Amino acid sequence: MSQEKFLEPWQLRAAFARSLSDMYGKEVPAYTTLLEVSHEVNADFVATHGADAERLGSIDRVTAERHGAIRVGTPTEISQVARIFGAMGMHPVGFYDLRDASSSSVPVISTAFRPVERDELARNPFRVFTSMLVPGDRRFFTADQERRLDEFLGARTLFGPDLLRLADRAEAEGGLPATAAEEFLRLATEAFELSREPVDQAWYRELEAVSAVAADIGGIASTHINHLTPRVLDIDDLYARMTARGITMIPAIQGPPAWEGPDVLLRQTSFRALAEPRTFRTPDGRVIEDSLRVRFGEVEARGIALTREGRAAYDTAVAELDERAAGATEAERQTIGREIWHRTFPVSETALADQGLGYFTYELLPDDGRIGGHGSPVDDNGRGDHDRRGDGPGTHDRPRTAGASAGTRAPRVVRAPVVYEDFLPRSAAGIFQSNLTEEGAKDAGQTGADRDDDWMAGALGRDLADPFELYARQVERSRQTAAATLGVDPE
Ligand code: OOG
Ligand code: NI
Repeated sequence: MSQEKFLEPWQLRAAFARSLSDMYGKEVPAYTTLLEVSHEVNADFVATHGADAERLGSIDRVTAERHGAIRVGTPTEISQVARIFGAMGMHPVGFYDLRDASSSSVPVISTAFRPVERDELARNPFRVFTSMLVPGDRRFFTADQERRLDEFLGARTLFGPDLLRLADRAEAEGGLPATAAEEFLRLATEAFELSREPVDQAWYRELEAVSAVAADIGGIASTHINHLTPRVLDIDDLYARMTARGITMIPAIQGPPAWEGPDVLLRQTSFRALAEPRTFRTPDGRVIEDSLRVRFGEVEARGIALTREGRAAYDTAVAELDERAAGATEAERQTIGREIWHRTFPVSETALADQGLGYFTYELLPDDGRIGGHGSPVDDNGRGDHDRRGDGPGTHDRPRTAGASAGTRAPRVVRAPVVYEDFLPRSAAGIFQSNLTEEGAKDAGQTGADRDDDWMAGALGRDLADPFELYARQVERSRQTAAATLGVDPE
């Protein structure tokens, strides 16, 4: 009898990302257009930039790269999400409180499930921004609404017992045999499909008056993927091409402005929420067809991960930009943004590293001028050489020529940028808000509910990783490895 193929967590993750993408493409046709344009942008970028294009991730990684966004209602639901993603080698990283992210706020707290090890990220970096409603926050909900929300959410089942059983088994056994894996992936994908069940109109509208996000989470008896985001290497180019195709984008690219210096953190933009048909049950018992604008198409470009110091500088710069650009046009905002950026960040990547603002690993450059492992090809599915690095072959001064021309056989150590793998609360709140037609209502005079990273870890029943610590650990490991290979003290 032939041995059944066994899928490891990363293979489940890569397969799940593909399966969700196929499903979402059927549900939201504009997403397929976005993927097409993203591929064009990336292909052109690689053609014009050569090896430099892959400094923040191989083109194979970037092509397959997606992040999803989901929204759930209760600690029980988010702990089940943690089990499903745990099976795929995705762990909760970071805590985001979007209830008071500047003026735009939504009644949720969030984390991101993602691979944390460098090799795992290189195999497939799929991540899911996961938000959870806070019904106990009095700035948004009355005590009576909280009670009815708890009742409604407590009565629904988002993830069935078969799915959870397979998830637990995969996590315990480090993967699943092919037949079980197929079933797991089918059930997991289905759990995030848009439901055609009629929605209680009065309840939905009541929640929508508080926040459209609250209605999307607590007004419906099922959940769904809210968006699935491809990564591009040039988001300004993407924005222009989508606009040229007649697709209305939100007015701005969120995050750092376009400028001459190194790209840091994350820049995101999206096309407006789509009107999708939904069935409602009216208070007098009729079933009617209506439409809802909740889901949208987002796209992102990723830059260098910033250290705590770099991030503090970023936050200060954004605050200044907000203040100075209040009421300005988008073009003016860009100009002010570039001016502030020039004052805040160095234009050279070397200076960013030297000033301790960004994370950089130490890579050994062998005598062929290539960083270890990068030469091994990996196909679209993320299969291939497991030793492959995720961070591309980069250094600040073109390593490929450095080793080759010198003709020496001694390995050199070069610095390579670490790509930002997480999210930004401000741009998340902006993405949430810019797609909502209803303003919602928040009573700032009321007190919120205390929620922090420890609370989230308790709800998840798992450790919540700190993104800064993950990046710092990656840098430290690279130092140790480089030092050991060279036979020197890492100091
Ligand atoms: C999540 C919004 C956050 C991002 O990319 O920052 C997000 C949501 O709309 O549920 O996905
Ligand atoms: Ni997103």
